[in-house]
Amino acid sequence: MFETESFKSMNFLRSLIPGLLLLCSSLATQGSIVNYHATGQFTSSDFPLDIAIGDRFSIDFSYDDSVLDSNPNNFGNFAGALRSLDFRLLPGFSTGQYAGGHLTVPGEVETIDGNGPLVPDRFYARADFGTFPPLGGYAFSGLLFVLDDPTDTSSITDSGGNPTLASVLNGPVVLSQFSQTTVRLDAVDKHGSAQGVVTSLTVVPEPVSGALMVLGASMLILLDRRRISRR
Ligand SMILES: [Ca+2]
Ligand SMILES: [Ca+2]
Repeated sequence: MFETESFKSMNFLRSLIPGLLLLCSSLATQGSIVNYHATGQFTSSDFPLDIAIGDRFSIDFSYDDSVLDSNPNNFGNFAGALRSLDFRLLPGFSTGQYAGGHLTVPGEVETIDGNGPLVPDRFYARADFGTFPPLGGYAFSGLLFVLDDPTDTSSITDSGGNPTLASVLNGPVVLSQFSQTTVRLDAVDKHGSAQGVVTSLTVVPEPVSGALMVLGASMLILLDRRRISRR
């Protein structure tokens, strides 16, 4: 009797293997998307009706860190690595009426592995095309997200060649490594900008890792039920 149950359990586990393999392969082809949630506050604005000084914002963005660097020196260019970016003013903490928007065409991520007092370590992401409304009546031109470390001691390293973004960053971007943290929204043709500081930056777990956890938990529950039904 016990032999049969144990045999059934083995078969049950075996039946899960193709599904797990499929899941692993879909994870592999997805590249490695890293998601962040950032918040901050505006410190200057040429469009106070849209974005006022003191207004708080959130930016949710993600990049694909498997993109290769196309710049052979200590600067890094990762075209199309910025996969998503959603900018909002935080309701209740803002008087500006700007509706915000999101990226519709993948953007560029750039890095610098600084090598002297005039060249900081830098993480730079740029959104050029999206659903962003006009600023002060002028069309939206771009949103920059820039973190600078003038001490060149951040974990950014770039010794040349064509490394991946992951190997240049050496792990998720850590806000405390950067003393200058800037977000800037520009209107076209230098018709002004609104600028603020990034005050928090956290990594958001991928939905797929959540799915894996649910799958793992379901397996444990199923195995437990089988164990109980055997009594
Ligand atoms: Ca480089
Ligand atoms: Ca460095």
